[in-house]
Amino acid sequence: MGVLNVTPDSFSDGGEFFEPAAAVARAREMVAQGADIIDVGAESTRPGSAGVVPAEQIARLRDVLPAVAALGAAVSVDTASSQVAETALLAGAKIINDVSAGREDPGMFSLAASGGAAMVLMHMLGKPRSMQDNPRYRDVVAEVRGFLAERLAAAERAGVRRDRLIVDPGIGFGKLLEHNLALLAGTNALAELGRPVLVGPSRKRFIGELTGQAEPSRRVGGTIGACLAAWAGGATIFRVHDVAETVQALAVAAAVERAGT
Ligand code: HH2
Repeated sequence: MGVLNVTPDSFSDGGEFFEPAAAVARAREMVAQGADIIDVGAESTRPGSAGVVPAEQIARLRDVLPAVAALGAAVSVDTASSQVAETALLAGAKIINDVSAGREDPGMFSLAASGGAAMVLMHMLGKPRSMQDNPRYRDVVAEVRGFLAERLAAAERAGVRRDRLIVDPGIGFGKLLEHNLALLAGTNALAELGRPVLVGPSRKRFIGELTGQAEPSRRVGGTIGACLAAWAGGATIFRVHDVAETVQALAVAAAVERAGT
């Protein structure tokens, strides 16, 4: 899953793909590099961010979504607003990536159900504005797993088919370094929920904390390390900015695994 941030302020690439032409060119490049899904977002959810109203998200996405949907990869829309998601589904998106897991907008599950969309349910502790203020867990893997099980059940109750749901531990969303590492190490516990596991460690702060690399765009090696660790635990969808490098790493890891079995 290649990340396409149509935003002026995302933490690692804000402003780079804000112009529709630049956004579509970037999506084309990521598809050529092997992305099966393009995740298009118009709202940064970086720690401390305030949120973007639906009308502004729609204005940012209007010219971009149909062109990206025509490229051949599945399109996912990164939003917690059902109004934005509905516009995206009409423009050809097939997946709703909701970092609130259906908690922010009560209309999200019914939209996914009626629109026949797949949906990513992600764990987040608190809200982006304050989520990094001293997050605490007793057993982070058990708590995130319990949350995702509860959201899977809530989505199903609202009519979303279970076979359309994807779970995500929400790396960096209300988590300290130790929490992110425990969740990557515990991917197998999340895979036991019986749904595909998506991870989004790409260029995130915990990689900087581990390696001393302050510049997000230079955290590609760390991103790949995190993806391979999650892959070993059963994750199958990797939300990354650096598609070519991640596809190459996964191809080699998968080939090695096949050679050994
Ligand atoms: N991470 C970000 C945004 N959306 N969605 C899912 N499912 N999982 C994630 O880990 C995830 C996500 C944050 O990364 P990015 O889009 O690069 O930054 P920003 O929120 O600043 O736009």
